[in-house]
Amino acid sequence: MNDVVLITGATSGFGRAAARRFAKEGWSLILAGRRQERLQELKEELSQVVPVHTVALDVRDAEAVKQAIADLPGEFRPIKSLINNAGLALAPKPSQEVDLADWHTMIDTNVTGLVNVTHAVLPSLIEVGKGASIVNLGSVAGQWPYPGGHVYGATKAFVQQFTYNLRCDLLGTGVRVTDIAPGMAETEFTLVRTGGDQAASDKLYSGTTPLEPEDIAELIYYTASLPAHININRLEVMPTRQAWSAFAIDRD
Ligand code: NDP
Ligand code: 8X3
Repeated sequence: MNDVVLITGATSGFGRAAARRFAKEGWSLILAGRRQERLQELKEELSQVVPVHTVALDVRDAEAVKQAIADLPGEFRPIKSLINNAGLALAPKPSQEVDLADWHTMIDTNVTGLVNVTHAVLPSLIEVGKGASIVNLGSVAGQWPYPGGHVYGATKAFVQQFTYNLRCDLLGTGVRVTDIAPGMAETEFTLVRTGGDQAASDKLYSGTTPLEPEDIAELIYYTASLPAHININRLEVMPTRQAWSAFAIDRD
């Protein structure tokens, strides 16, 4: 029987690239995201290679998440690897100018959504035990502050600490947990963050060399396919052409 991976946020960016990467290695895929048409396109592409089950799902809806896992066809159980990738940033401006609804959307998706899926899938991962894994998509923003990062960075700090705390509780089950924390990567992330401003997205990535979705997909696959006795706790990765900057100082 094939190993089974569940990837959230499979309709774009890292999630879609990860779906292709796992398919290449013969894993059965459970692909989740809200955009049904994108899921269907990916299913048509990848079901020529491996079994694919798609679930049109908003990770913020705990009941829907629970039901989707309960309704999985037999050949897609148990789940060996959970890739908690669905997430977003919004409102790249100072906190004092942000709509409260945008903060709530980030918390509901990146924190509540991630714990909804984790809670629903944990029994399956524990059933697999040795070799099973959870790969959480954190961010450099979870460790390093920057202007306009506000709640987005805070949600990714949650992802890091939740990863570590899960490790403590899952010790002895064989289930591994990792926080992959990328820096700048060219996906639809900035388009979403800027409310659909393609020019702003293009500008951010132009004249430099951002990470590509396939780079992160490779690291996700690597993490989940390591020998069962190895757990990467956190993997922070930036483009070579990105680094930290100086502290900002307010002067008279
Ligand atoms: P994309 O915008 O390209 O992809 C985000 C994915 O998340 C989409 O498939 C989207 O699917 C899904 N998603 C968003 N909200 C929900 C929701 N409520 N329910 C279900 N799915 C949802 O961005 P990336 O691929 O770049 O981002 C993937 C992850 O990586 C995110 O957690 C992001 O924070 C993180 N990250 C990104 C970095 C970057 O620079 N790109 C760097 C560091 C971390 P749909 O809209 O169909 O629901
Ligand atoms: C997204 C990467 O550098 O915008 O998590 O925080 S960054």
